[in-house]
Amino acid sequence: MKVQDRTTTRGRRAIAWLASMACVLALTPGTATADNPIVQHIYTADPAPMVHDGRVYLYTGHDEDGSTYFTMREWRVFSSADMVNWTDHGSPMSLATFAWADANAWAGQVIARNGKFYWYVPVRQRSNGQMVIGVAVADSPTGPFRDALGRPLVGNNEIDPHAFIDDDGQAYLYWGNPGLWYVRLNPDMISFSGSATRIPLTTAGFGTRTGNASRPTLYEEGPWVFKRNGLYYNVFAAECCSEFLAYSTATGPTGPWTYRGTIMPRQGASFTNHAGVIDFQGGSYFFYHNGALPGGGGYTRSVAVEKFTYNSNGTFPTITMTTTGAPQIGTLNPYVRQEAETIAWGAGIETEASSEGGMNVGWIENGDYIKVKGVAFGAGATAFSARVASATSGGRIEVRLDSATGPTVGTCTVGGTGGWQTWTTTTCAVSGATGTHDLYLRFAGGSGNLFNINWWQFSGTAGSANLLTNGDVENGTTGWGVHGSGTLARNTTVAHGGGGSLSITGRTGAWNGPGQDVTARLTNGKSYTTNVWVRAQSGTPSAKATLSLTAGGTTSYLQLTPAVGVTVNGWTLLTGTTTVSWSGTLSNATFYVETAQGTDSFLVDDASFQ
Ligand code: FUB
Repeated sequence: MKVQDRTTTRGRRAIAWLASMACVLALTPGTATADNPIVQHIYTADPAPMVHDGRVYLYTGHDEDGSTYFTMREWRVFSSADMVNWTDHGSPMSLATFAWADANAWAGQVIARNGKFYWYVPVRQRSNGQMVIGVAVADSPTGPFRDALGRPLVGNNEIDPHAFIDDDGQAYLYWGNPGLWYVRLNPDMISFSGSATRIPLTTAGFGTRTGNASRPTLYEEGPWVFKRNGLYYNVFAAECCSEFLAYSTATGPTGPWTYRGTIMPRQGASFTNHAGVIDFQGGSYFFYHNGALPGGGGYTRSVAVEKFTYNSNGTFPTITMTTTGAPQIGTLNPYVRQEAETIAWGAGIETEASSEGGMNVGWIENGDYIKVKGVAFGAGATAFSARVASATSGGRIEVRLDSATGPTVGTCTVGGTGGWQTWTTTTCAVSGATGTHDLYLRFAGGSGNLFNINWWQFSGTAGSANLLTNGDVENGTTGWGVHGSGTLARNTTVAHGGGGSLSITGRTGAWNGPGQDVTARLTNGKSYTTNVWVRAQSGTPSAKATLSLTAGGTTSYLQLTPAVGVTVNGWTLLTGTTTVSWSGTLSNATFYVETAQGTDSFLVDDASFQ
């Protein structure tokens, strides 16, 4: 546990506060919707996103405050299920992880294989001062990561590793500046076959740089290699300095490469840029970094993201940096425990390791706040609880909607608890929180640090919030039944959240699935939002949530979410908002999850219908 030194953080706090103000001022007055950069409480650089189990894990470097060089000592991890609210998982890997390294925790990347997570990073080798590539391994995407080899994996004084596993199972590690290299990784991901091979940097492959005879092509550093629709892409930082982001394509993983042009032109107050590209929940996302936070620049960078669509011929569109970032996927459920460090925008706060596990938000002073985007209160919240600690005399949490000065729907008092990691739960009444809003937890009190917050959760009037009983499946199969035929069971091996999920096997029709009778809880003419996570146990079925309504002797079927393809590899969110209405007397309403075709078994978790 980190011991809080509450005298050394004001500079960084000022940066975060100024950042929030700068972005607010840059937007139309009253529309404080900035969500880029993704993290405001520290400087982050060199994004490496990875999709795993229905979440995006974002691995970054950490530029130290006030740096005048790439002064980087640790890496950081954040994750999100909705692309706007990001959970800070702290730093599960630093230079200390590699006993043989002494500096330069630069641009790395994480890839999953065989239930493990491999993080490839460039670091400076203490013995010879050369940049080499180390590899660490973990059992979880958030670590802890340990040095897999006790020595570098490969090294030639070049940087920026990126691993890619082809469809045939062959893995490759690419890296390089000024060259571009690859090795074929063995299935263990921590050794390789053959020797490092130099990829020819031809102008046909990587574009033409003028005025630099020793570097005739645009390729500079930061290769990000992936395959899409049979085509191999290599996105890289081009033509230092300043850099822009460009790409080449090839018909195979080792080339020959053909230069395809610019993706993100030079912009953003940092002379480097660095790309990470993923597909997630049916959308494509482009991560990069810039110097957008106050105090930001070439050595104090921040990671941001844009959603984009490939052109119909597979080429990239031009992508421009924005302060709005990607749109939210679905909504956030306030009726389950949410970590305080799950943040769309934080003003004045910082995070640290919590004695209760994970991270907590700290260094809170009067006027600081946390914005959590797109919170679905449904029919109404009645209370707010927060896990808090204070070595001073505490303060207040103002629960506000839509902006930091928006309507206050509740105020919780926090008293002194005797320590910054001495936790208690405070609860206060809430009134007027209905529908979907951005939630602002604004902190108020006297001077100095007020309190820490570890997590929060709302509760609602029985039946007026989530209409589903045991939607998070933490209470066995309670509340759930089978719509049609099949066998319901709780799966404690694979869960989207918590300790278990709901398994349906033995289905005999596509319309069969786990369901709940919600007849007594429905309001005629009301709009309901559905969020439910689904994972296939076999096949690649398209899953959807449906409401069957029997009223006046007639049964109709309302599609609550579009059908979305799900796989056995991870969790997929089904989400949608639908107005529910009927004529005559409602005799039955059943919420259920089904598939468009087939009888594949699947899992359901964290379901809400509110
Ligand atoms: O963060 C240090 C270096 O800056 C990275 O390794 C490069 O890709 C550039 O972003």
